[in-house]
Amino acid sequence: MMSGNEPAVYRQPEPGLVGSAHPTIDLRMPPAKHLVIVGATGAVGQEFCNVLRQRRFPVASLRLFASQRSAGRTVAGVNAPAVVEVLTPKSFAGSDLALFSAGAAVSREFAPLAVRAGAVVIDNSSAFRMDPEVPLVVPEVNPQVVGQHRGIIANPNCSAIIMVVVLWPLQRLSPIQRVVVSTYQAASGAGARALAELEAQTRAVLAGASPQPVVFPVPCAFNVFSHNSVVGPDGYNGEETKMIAETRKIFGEESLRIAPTCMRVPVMRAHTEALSIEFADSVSVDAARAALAAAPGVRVVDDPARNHFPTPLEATGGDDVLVGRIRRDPSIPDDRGLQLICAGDQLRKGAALNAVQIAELLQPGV
Ligand code: NAP
Ligand code: 2RA
Repeated sequence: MMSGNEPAVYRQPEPGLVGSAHPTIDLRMPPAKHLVIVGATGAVGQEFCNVLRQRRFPVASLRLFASQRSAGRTVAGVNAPAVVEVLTPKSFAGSDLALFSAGAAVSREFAPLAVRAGAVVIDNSSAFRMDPEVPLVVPEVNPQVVGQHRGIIANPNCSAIIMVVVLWPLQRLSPIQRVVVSTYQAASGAGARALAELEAQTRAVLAGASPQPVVFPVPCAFNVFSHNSVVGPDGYNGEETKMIAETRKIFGEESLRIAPTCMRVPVMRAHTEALSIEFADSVSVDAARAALAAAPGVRVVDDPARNHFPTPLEATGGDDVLVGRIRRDPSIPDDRGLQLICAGDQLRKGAALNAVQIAELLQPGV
């Protein structure tokens, strides 16, 4: 069952307790925002509108921007359909909050202009994530850093967000020393065109054709392949490098050891991850399950008798990161190792929902 998508009133998340699965407290209605969405026609941009509407985020005015390609198109807005405008340096006049999801190049060029115009920017791209002056925020983990912003706040990589929401409550049981993680990432993580390619390719293959891939380097339908980001000289691709660096920054643990392998699978939406976690001290399966069950933004789906564990289909459209298959890692001595899998909707918690939660943290009264 999905949870948290239909709040009856505007509800401010309790500091440090942000997430659909956990108590929220009713506070006074914060001032409505003059809101700009950059990349409004994209996979994340459209999810911004869904999340803002579902959480009843107070919007005084809304302008949607994209490239020349989409100028004049009518798309779903927050409370009503809206016409998309071409992004220009003047797009931010009168705005006080700008949600960016149009890629790093657009963010580098336009986010500083938005800040100069008086808006706080919450950026979904990688442009500013590792800038020491830009907070990198997952509200369940490090809400305290949001106030350090100088106009720009970065939303982490989606695979990193899904992983840290699960790791953080476990880190509180015993310091995490090492994580080995494998991802099974949905096509929509590469954007709306990639999602359309998977759907069209699947239909074509089933009809007996051999379609040429355009967005991905290899066929996505009925295939599994290494993540489509550039592989660096160390052999790690961009997605893997982000998972390492961003998790360290979010945790404030520069030496945390993380070994990721990021893969793309023919799933429409929601990323799955398999984690092996090594702790400083012994951590029992029961203690881990209890900590995860109590954690904000996490839902334990762990029923070995019915073989019911997290799946991307069950995570799709929901706010929580699902976690299960929690078991002892027999390769690590002294009961210091656990293995588990998790699945989270990367368009929601991995992008739009996390960004809107950050915007909620910025509201007065919290
Ligand atoms: P997408 O579906 O391809 O959408 C890209 C959006 O950016 C579209 O609205 C596009 O507008 C707009 N755009 C592109 N070039 C532009 C330009 N020069 N000026 C203005 N707008 C421009 O991509 P996405 O998946 O939503 O991803 C957007 C960003 O979010 C990326 O930085 C991505 O890394 C990040 N992100 C994505 C996910 C995910 O799961 N997809 C998760 C976390 C973070 P047009 O319609 O005009 O082309
Ligand atoms: C992916 N991390 O799934 C990305 C989403 N921007 O490729």
